[in-house]
Amino acid sequence: MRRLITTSAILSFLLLLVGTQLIVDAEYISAFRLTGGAGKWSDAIYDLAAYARENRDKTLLLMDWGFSSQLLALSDGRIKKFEAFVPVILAPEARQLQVMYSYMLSFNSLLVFHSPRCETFPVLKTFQQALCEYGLRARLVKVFHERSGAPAYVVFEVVRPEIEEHLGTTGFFAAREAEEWDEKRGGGIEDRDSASNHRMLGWFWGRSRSDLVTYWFTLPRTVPNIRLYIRYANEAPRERQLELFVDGKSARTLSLASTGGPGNRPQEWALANVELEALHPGKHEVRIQPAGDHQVVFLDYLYLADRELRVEPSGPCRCESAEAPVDTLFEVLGYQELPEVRLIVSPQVARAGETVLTLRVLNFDVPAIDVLYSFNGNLMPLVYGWPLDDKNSVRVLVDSTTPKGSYWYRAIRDARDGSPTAWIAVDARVEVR
Ligand SMILES: [Ca+2]
Repeated sequence: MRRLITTSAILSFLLLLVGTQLIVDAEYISAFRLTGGAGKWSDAIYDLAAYARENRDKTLLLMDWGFSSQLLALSDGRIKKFEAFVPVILAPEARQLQVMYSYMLSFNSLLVFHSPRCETFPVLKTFQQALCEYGLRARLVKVFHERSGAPAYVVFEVVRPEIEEHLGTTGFFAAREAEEWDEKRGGGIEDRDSASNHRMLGWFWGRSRSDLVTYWFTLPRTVPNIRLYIRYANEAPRERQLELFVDGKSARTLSLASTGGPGNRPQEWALANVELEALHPGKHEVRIQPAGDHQVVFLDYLYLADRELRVEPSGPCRCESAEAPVDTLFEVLGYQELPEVRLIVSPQVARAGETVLTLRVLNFDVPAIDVLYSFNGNLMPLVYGWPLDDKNSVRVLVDSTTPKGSYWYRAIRDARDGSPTAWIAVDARVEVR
């Protein structure tokens, strides 16, 4: 009897728990229906999934937690994706930039971030620092918004200047990560900080003559004078021999000299290259096999190019040219042209420590504005929520600590509207002396 009571008590408790959860879920779902969700959980994920399905040739490097399984479910598991933020955040702080850099070098990849306010494991700043440290540029490919207009996901592509330049002069270039093979026998994937995409084909690949790995390349046109490049590491003191087959025909034997290490450091890698016969438009198979037993090597990536083209990690450059702040990128996606909306600044020349500036907004009746401005030609962090008085004005003290130079107010928006498309172009300048 006692047992029965206990059992029914537990059952009631469980029912209560489940019931409460159902009510909470129903509330969530109803909120989701009305607003499409916000922050980490919004219906922007559907647009991102559709985009991923349209770009199946790319690997999505996911730079935050919380959208991998939804993407998988919404794409029937047919997209290529990898939660790249995990190795970044698990790396010791001193190595995080290098790990991020390895993903920035990934071929055929797009980096997908949460917008800053949705980040669970913030790595956007690391990305921005790595761009600066390694002198690379990121191209903003796409932003996905919540229904409110606030950005939810943003997709970047990292620009490799040497490849851009090659393609810009009608050159041919097609690359594959060695660890993203079409067919493989022997070995496996290993992580490496100094490998592109943070990974490589390793685990004793090449130990047996029966090992092989194949990659398909698609050529849009006939490419004469084509060369195949392979980035590899060979820790043995002697050279290793690999056989190369193109479309099933033996093309060359590759002799890979020792690199003095297994690719733990950038200097333990080398770029081998061989000339191939002209290739015609269409799909071509490149197959690599060890020329005999005991030819262990590590393969990072390979590419075809029609002229001499060295594509290698450049390492840190500590250049001065920093990227535009990523935060601003997220929140400014173009300006509306509304000529009647104006921002008037007076006086136009201010003296540090002496002047009170008046910024007056015309034909834009809002309680507060966000302001986008540049200082000496550089875009500055956004100013949020400048309250306007009954004359639609805001007064700003130019004190002695105000940096001297040219201030250019370029856009304003209603501070209540966080949308990245709500900016209105204005043109007001002031010189602080
Ligand atoms: Ca690789």
